[in-house]
Amino acid sequence: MTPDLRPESSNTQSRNLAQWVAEIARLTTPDRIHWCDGSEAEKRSLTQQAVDAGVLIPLNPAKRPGCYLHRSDPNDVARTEQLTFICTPTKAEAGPTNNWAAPDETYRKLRGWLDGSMRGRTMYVVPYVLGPLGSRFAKVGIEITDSVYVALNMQIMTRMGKAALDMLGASGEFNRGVHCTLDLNPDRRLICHFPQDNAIWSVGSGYGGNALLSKKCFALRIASAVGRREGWLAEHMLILEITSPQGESTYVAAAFPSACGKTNLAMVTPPPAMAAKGWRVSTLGDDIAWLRVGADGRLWAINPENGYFGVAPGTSAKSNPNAMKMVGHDSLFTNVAMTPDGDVWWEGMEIDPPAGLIDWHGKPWSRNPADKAAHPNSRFTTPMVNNPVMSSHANDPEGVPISAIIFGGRRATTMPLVLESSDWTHGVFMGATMGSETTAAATGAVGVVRRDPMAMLPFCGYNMGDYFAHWLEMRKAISRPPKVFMVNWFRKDADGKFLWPGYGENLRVLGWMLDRIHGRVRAIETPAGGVPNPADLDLSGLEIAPDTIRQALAVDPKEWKAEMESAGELFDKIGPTMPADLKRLRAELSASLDAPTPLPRAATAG
Ligand code: OXD
Ligand code: MN
Repeated sequence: MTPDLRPESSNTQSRNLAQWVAEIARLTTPDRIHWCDGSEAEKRSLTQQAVDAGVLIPLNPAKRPGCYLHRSDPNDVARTEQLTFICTPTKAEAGPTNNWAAPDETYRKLRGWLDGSMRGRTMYVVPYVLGPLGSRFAKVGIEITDSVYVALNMQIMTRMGKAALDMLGASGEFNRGVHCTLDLNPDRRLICHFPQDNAIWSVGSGYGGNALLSKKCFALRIASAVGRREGWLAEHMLILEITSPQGESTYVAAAFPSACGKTNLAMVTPPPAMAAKGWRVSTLGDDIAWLRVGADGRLWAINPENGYFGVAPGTSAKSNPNAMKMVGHDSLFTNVAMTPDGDVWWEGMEIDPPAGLIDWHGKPWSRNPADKAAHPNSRFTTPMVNNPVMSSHANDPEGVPISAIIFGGRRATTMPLVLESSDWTHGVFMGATMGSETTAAATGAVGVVRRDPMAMLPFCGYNMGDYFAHWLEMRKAISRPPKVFMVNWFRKDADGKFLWPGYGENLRVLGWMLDRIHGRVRAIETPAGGVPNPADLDLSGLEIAPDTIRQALAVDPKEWKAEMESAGELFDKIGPTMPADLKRLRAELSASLDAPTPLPRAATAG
């Protein structure tokens, strides 16, 4: 069968789009082309096709209405950073922290792999918008894919279908994403970005972070490069609205590496004592923020996405009750375990595993805890509207003004519960020197500390030194900059016990930041930055020993010496593009650690 490739038979007024789809169809020779319209009817029919093909397993409609389970190939369960490339004309543009490959050669290789690759299959053309509809900051992408699972996930994660074609109109300006699963052979798997062409080619993987091109590929890697050109920032950040008992709404954006609790913080439930006082939290985004300078000189954020692709294990009624509610219906699950009555289960759900559990491979679970029933990077895909605490500004075309940027990693040592930077440059330094223990979100060893500047190490689409310089440069346009903080919910004591309870209690730390933003309390100065006076943290209703808080807030000069050495290695690796201002701050901080009493000193004003 040969699909009709004439432009007039396509669903778009954009000749560029029609021509490009025809070009990819001539290369991949699908039997059918399906232009996604994003309608409910289409969702029903694609879901049925996916069920018939064994790609989706219906879950119990009485327990999880509208929910389905997908089991991926066991070799395709996480992002593959070693197979992810930035294909800029020169290697220097990609920089030393990215894999680089020459564009022409890469296109040639991928075209070879894709030749005839969709024969016998359907090619889905998935138009989507990143950003709220009607926003002047929104952008159009088109993903061509041979995966019905990808098409269905894209309908949840983005504003997908007709709305995108309407926004595009006759224009040829859209991100060109080509995705083909091939035979899921890791030897023929590559995720390649061509920022100069606004193009992405992802081959050989069906895993979300590799295959949903709207997410990491476009909204972060390509968008970060576009943002540099256009004077804005695409960041790996959640966006949160916090409403204080006084009724003031404050918006914060927070960058944490993958699987470090961004989704949990984005929809955090205030602890009872704070809820009773009137604290409320609502979500704008859980993974990505696009930040622009507003006419008022503040930084304004939108969430380019329309859904959440969250890590399932560890999500429970205790850790994230809102997430448990939102995945109760109309959600897709990937690589979780299935109960005999057709419900889902994962480690850390805090519900005993029922007898007869089926593991993520589709086999009866051995009940051996070393043998996880759900893959540690198993996921849910849920529409943003399912979130019971979605912010009323989540679809606001202008976004929200950001009062604080928070960086954070998963660190057993060194990093205090919270640190405040002295100014924008120091804040950029904090982000640039950030480290975190690796998680299951990417293939490779788990639990090893690596430098992950601004949580963007795997997602920055250009030279990391230029990226830091762009951050520093942005300050000139931001006349009313947000405060910048660093947090660590994961510090442990000498016995390996967490010093801070985390989850909902983290709101107490955000409360202190708000007090700092509104000038209500002072910070205690340390060489690494400002820390709270424990008396200024709202600890009402929380049982925590004063000494534990002191340990959680401590800045240990020996640990910080090692930290600065490690940061220095990253700065050296970045080399000539590393901004002088950040090198200077590192030298100054290192030197101050040699001073006789570097532990908390005087209270600072302001
Ligand atoms: C994600 C990730 O899926 O960061 O958000 O890996
Ligand atoms: Mn992420």
